[in-house]
Amino acid sequence: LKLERDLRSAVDRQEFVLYYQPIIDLQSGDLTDVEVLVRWQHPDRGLVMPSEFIPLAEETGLIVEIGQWVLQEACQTLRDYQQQFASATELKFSVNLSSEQLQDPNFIQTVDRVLSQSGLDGRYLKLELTESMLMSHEEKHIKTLQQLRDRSITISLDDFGTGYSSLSYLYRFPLDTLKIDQSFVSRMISEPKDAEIVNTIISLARTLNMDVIAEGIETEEEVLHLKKLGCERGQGYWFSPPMSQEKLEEHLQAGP
Ligand code: G
Ligand code: G
Ligand code: MN
Ligand code: NA
Repeated sequence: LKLERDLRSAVDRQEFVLYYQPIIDLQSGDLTDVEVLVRWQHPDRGLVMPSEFIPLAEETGLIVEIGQWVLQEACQTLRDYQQQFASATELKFSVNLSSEQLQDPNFIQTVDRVLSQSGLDGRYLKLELTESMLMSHEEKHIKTLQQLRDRSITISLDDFGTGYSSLSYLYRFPLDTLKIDQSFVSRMISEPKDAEIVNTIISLARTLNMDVIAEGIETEEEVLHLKKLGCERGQGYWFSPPMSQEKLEEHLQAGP
């Protein structure tokens, strides 16, 4: 398989780059977090999106190495920004994880190494997991998430609403943020059922003492509706698509 061979050499040659999508406080319009999204800068194919290589990286186990690079690069970049931009001193970076990374017996060791090498305080790092990743090996995952919390790292549950979590299930894990899946947000205006799901997730977050981020916001109407429902924060093309490092730096330079 050529793609698999290419992916292996991409790890050795460090052909990955990070893109960054702003997460915005809907009331103040302030930038609070940035979601980190990896891309593969392929020598012939150009910029390859995660949907085209993350599944293969997961199947082959290469995601563990790629994920280590992503974590190291993200933490080092944020540490540099804290020293370079006044607007970055309280900013958090939110990094997506795959199941293979969370199950890697060396995961916490990797996290400790990355925090110590970058000098970043764990409270500026968020990790995004999905519900399905927590379905098996529950006790082990609770322990891992607790170890992350001990380092002040916070956890978001990504694509929320598309999996199988029950309220009692959520209660057992130390989680900080629910990210409302973009499918509900995009149908919310036209479909009352989806608006009700969004409303329910926001109430659930409040009950569980978690905060909430709406994903995939594309219109001002959606922003207004989400604010009315009490949603604190959001991200999506309405605010900004994922942007290059250069674009993010321009944004941080311009200030809040
Ligand atoms: O970046 P896009 O804009 O195409 O992201 C698609 C999906 O790819 C995200 O929802 C996320 O699940 C996954 N993804 C993006 N970056 C990373 C990463 O660094 N690690 C892992 N494991 N998944 C990622
Ligand atoms: O990690 P996760 O699966 O949530 O990744 C978010 C994905 O959604 C990325 O592929 C990102 O490029 C994409 N995305 C971000 N904002 C929007 C948006 O407003 N609309 C749509 N359709 N996709 C978005
Ligand atoms: Mn995500
Ligand atoms: Na998502």
